[in-house]
Amino acid sequence: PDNLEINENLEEFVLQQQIYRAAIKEIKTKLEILDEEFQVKYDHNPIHHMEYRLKAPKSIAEKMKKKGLELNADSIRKNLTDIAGVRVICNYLDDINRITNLLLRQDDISLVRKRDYISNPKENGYRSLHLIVLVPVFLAEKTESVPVEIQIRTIAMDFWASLEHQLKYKSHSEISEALRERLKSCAESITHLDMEMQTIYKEIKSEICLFE
Ligand code: 0O2
Repeated sequence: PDNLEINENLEEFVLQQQIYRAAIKEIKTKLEILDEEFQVKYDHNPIHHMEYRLKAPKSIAEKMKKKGLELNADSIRKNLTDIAGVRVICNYLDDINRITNLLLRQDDISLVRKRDYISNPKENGYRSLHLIVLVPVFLAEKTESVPVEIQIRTIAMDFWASLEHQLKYKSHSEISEALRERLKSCAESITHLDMEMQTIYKEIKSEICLFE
């Protein structure tokens, strides 16, 4: 779709972007609070850092077209659950489940969908935990339940996903089978690294406990 079409159809939608920005803020704050609590109680930060994004109008239009859906504010709101996106990059593997469970336990959060690409990596080697949650946003006149896509992964998984994304984007043709296999093998090496770093962390922690 050209920019003119996107602008005309999305004008009303762009006005609603504030609600999605607010939903991102709500999730960000919840996660920061959990991370700080861990820091204070256990001297450990489960979260390395977070990234946030609102899906660009052009990507929204492309996704709606791909799904064969009409491009209007109402349909976008009903059919797209990844307009507000939060990426949580954790230090260790165990931190992923810790953060997920603590977030989903909160009364005002409801889980719409969970995709566990860590237990079941994608064919290309991609690993991450994807959640779609609904979070309430309190506005002047009403309360809106807003979907947010949360991707939770380790630093190592993030390193692989960022480079793989760039490579896919950069290559104009399909990546050859041989290169795909090499990328997948990098993902497997990263899985071993994650497990080894987790073990080292636990062993160091238990040594510290012995001496304290
Ligand atoms: P962007 O710009 O990152 O948002 P859906 O249509 O939403 O039901 P979808 O989109 O396949 O199904 O959902 P899924 O499987 O949860 O994955 C969505 C997002 O995960 C993608 O967003 C990527 O950010 C990330 N992702 C999924 N697979 C891969 C992969 O193989 N490599 C990398 N690097 N990232 C991946 P979008 O929509 O592509 O765009």
